[in-house]
Amino acid sequence: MILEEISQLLQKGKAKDVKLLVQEALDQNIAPQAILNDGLIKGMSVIGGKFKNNEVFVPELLVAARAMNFGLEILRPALVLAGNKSLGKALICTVMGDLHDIGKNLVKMMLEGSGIEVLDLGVDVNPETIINHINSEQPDLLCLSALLTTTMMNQKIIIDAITQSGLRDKVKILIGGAPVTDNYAREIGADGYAPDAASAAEMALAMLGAK
Ligand code: B1M
Repeated sequence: MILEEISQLLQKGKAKDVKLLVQEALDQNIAPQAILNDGLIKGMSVIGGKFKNNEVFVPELLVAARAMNFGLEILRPALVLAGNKSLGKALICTVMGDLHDIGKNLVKMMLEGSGIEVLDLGVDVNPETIINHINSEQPDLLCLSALLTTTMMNQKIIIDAITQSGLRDKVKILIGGAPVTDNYAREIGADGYAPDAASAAEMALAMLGAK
């Protein structure tokens, strides 16, 4: 079936084929959420398991991640509702030292799909850049993603830097990423935590008081 094919092609890093098949799945009226979960995310979790068991290495992960992002770009319009009036403005990034962007990109899409305007600062983002953007963009919400146990502590460093610069009460902070927990979010003074992209959008709306 086409979703299994998408998963297989993603694992092989066939970015252009993934793109074509995601479009074909959409043309067949397969639900975008099913294409995401049973095609793209499924393929990425298989390759992640193989990486953990030393069956594949960083280059294979990189090409799979590229294929995932190609597929996500095609899915984006279907996942994001067009023409919504903005319910608030968010900054999003992956924290310094961390290059993982797939989860962040998904969270960004779900926020946009909920009617939140999102400015994406990219990956490996340091506290100074974030503080500059809080000053210049005046966002309602800051979203910090971290995928490594060694970089989740940078979420705390960023929150502390925002507090020290006197901006903490200007912005709500939502954190997430595979190693992050609700307890950790409370411990480091974030306003919210979400385990996945769909709950991140729900939490963001609740934090913006729009729900
Ligand atoms: Co990396 N990597 N990686 N990697 N990589 C992991 C995270 C790892 C768990 C693999 C493993 O060992 N099993 C492991 C971390 C171990 C740990 O810290 N405990 C790991 C490692 C060790 C590394 C390197 C150190 C490897 C090396 O060089 N030896 C290195 C670090 C580089 C760096 O960042 N400085 C590295 C590099 C890479 C690549 C660059 C090759 C590539 C990333 C490419 C890219 O992102 N463009 C990569 C990948 C692809 C992975 C895995 C396989 C997949 C991550 C992913 O995209 N998942 C991953 C293993 C795995 O997860 N199975 C792994 C799919 C994505 C949809 O899920 O990102 O979890 P995720 O996002 C979810 C939730 O976490 C949540 O919502 C998302 C969707 O529902 N979420 C949020 C995420 N952010 C959120 C923010 C929120 C709320 C929810 O609010 C703001």
